[in-house]
Amino acid sequence: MARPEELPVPIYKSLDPVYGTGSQLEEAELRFHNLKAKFTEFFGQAPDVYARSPGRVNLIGEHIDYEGYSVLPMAIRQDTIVAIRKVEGEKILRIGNVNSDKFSMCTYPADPDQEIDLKNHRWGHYFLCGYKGFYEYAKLKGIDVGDTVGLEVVVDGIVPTGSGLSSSAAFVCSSTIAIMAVMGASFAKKELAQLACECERHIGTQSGGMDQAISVMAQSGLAALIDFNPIRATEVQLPAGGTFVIAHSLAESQKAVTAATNYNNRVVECRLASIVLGIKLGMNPEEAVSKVKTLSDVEGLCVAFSGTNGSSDPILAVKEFLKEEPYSVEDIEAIVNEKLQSIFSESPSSLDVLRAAKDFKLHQRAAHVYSEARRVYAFKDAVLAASSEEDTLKKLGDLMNESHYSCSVLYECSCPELEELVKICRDNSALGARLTGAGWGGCAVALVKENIVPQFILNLKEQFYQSRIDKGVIEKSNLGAYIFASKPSSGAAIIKL
Ligand code: NG1
Repeated sequence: MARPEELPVPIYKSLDPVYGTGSQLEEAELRFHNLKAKFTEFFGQAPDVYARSPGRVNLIGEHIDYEGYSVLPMAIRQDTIVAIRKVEGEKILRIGNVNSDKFSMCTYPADPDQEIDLKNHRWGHYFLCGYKGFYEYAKLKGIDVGDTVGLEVVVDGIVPTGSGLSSSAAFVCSSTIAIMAVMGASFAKKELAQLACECERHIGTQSGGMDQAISVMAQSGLAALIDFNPIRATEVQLPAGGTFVIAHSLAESQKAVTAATNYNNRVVECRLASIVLGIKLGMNPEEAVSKVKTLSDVEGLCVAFSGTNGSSDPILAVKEFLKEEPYSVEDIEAIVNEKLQSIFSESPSSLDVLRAAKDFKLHQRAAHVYSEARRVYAFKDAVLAASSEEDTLKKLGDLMNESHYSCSVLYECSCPELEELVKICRDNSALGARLTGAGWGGCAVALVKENIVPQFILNLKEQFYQSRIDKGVIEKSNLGAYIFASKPSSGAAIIKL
């Protein structure tokens, strides 16, 4: 039997295989009805096809996907739906949104080779990522998709933006799949996950691949261990007695806008840490610069070093060879024997990082990545172990707490609002709580015993959100969008109604 990642994205003729029954189905029916009405209002005709892709919450494994390490997320029910129609003989992409007051219509030429104007960020750029990605992949694989055509598109996204729940990946994946479906092509899920990851990089973040992988490959009721190179999803059945509650810190994390100082900065720091480790562990500088891309590339060398000290923990090498004090540009150039500008000359977004950074914390970043990579496997092993549910949940909670500490102290991707929220979660009997996604704002995820979930949510409303409601930061009626319990949802789908 084919592995799930080898299969194509499923095509459904009704909404229930995706949205189940009850209120969730009713909500979806209303959204599809409104989406079709908006499409007809904008373009005078109904769409040819719809594609949807969900957001995700990462349970553990933060900032390690781009270093080649496995992560353990699950899809959430909030998704992005893209309605699309092919317009022969026209060479324009028209991208509208059901929320047209906030997201005005974006138009672009129907040219897959166009550059995305990163200096002028527009919401439609994410669709363009999927558009470019589709054509780049088709070209790479020698698939004939015919002449470029015009596309009419309307988007309905309910994954909260800037929240660490991958609204961007939900948008890019649903766009790519909608384009694929309307152009009559069919790629396997793992190909789509890979291509959606690569094409989201057109937006300027050096994204790792977790979000697109889980959004495309998720299965209802299951979290997944996602491996990279090659992409692979292994289902993980979470213990029944625990529920993951997602809570927004209300600090918006604008990943694309802050990339040079936050997300991409960490990607560059990890690359530098891995090159320096490679050199200290015996590679010649030229070889290290050309061959070493990620910390996983030098893990073997680190482990071999640790082995001489009776350990298999790569962090021993980090402690030995990377100083705790920040490295200046000159410090690193003296070790690598090359200008940093030249190492990163082919990556404009990394050059932006170099322009913005004063120094680099190589020890801390490497220590986070290696320890977090191990926690992912410990989490999966705890789920599989034959312990009592009580013990399993406790172990998972402890690992989440350790992960948060590492993100906050070593990787410095938390913020005061997330710290406050995580503390309130733990004070209210969460077994574990941590920031989720890129951080610097966005959401926390807490593991809570099933039977206390309603009280837990109520307490958080009082202790975290009420003061923000009083100050007018959010409206009470919207609270359900900021704090909710989530079961693992299903992945991407094509819908032909
Ligand atoms: P968010 O910001 O939650 O979508 C980002 C990256 C992931 C991963 C996490 C940190 C994108 C699209 N996603 O997630 O690949 O690196 O940060 O673990 O950039």
